[in-house]
Amino acid sequence: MSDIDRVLLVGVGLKSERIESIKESLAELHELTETAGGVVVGTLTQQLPKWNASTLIGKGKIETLLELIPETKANKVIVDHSLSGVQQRNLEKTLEVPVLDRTVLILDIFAQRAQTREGKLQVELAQILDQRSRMVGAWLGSLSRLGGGIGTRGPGEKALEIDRRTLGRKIDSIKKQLEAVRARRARHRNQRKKNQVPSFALIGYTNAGKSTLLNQLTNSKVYSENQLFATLDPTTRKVFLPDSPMAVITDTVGFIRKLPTKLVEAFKATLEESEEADILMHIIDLSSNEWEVQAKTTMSLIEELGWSEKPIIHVYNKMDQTPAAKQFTVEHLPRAFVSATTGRGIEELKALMALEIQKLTEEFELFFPISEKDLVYELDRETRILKKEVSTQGVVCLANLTPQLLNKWRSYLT
Ligand SMILES: Nc1nc2c(ncn2[C@@H]2O[C@H](COP(=O)(O)OP(=O)(O)OP(=O)(O)O)[C@@H](O)[C@H]2O)c(=O)[nH]1
Ligand SMILES: [Mg+2]
Repeated sequence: MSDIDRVLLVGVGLKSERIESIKESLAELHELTETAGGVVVGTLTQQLPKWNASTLIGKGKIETLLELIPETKANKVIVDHSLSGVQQRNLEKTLEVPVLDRTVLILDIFAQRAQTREGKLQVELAQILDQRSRMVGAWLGSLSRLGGGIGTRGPGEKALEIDRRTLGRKIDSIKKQLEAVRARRARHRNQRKKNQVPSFALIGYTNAGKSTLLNQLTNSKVYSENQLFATLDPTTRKVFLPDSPMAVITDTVGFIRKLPTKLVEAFKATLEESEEADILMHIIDLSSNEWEVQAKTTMSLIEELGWSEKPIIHVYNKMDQTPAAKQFTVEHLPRAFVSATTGRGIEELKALMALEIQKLTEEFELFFPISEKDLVYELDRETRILKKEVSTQGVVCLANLTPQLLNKWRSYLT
């Protein structure tokens, strides 16, 4: 425990990439390292014509690292890219300190954050899948798993020491346990569906303000903090919108650039909550210099996850810290400009959310004979009644119906 991670960071990219984007990603790696409890004692960057198959980075940089390690008393190196098993082994052999990659670092943070049993299982699965992909033959002697600190934490710490076949069994067992969790969640969602509750999912880059917005919209107090990946497990809360039926909104884990898809896969149970949502809310921290890259990262993950068909509201957040002129640089529609901390723009956002719910619905005319006129109250609770005409025969209503509601009230359609 007394071991402090003294970390050297290596930013890498290809010549074809913008140097700024390599530096921005490195700055994020710096933040991630500190989030994981490490101290950054030095950074270097390299742009390569192509990746070096055996060490990822070039010979010259390895020599620089060999000098820097004793000079800075570094005891860990973290590379801002994914490393193959061979690359990791070769680097560790030469540098004689554990060498980690971005994925291991992110998973280490997840491991520290996971609260629920489901969260822990998902992290363990992701760590094992990542570990297995890096196994080189029978080589299991990675320095990264010896000692302590970053890269060694996690619910399945010990599982990482065992062999491939045992890992296979372990993976199956975790998947089975996660299946059970998913089945339970699915039952909850079906209940909500049966009750025709429209649902929103907050998605976006880590630290964009998703949890703060959830709190603002629903008067809740879920954990929000100025740190990467403050949220890991999903939370669902009720939200009341103007002239709308009650809706629910789910907050979940944030996205980050260079997140391997197979890790996204491990968080399936978590992401399913968002997958089932009727409407996505994409939260963007417009005060960040990085907002465009961050928004793009989220949009491409939305595509990768196959959610592009869903309606999306783009919520530009942290307007209290953003020059107003920046509003004119954004493209996506529909959109809202808000401050989740001050509450600015929240009423407009709620109106927009209500509008999106309306769009899910269509207008229909229904007739309730006088003997069944009390059903109008039931309908009124479930949706917006646009017009109501009472006669001696009964009540004619014009109402917005979702496909599910349409099914329920079909026999009263005129
Ligand atoms: N100034 C300002 N800060 C905000 C605003 N919204 C959120 N923040 C701050 O941004 C930080 C991150 O907020 P969170 O709500 O935890 O962000 P998140 O998107 O849930 O982040 P993760 O769960 O880590 O992915 C916190 O320090 C918030 O107080 C805002 O509108 N203005
Ligand atoms: Mg959060």
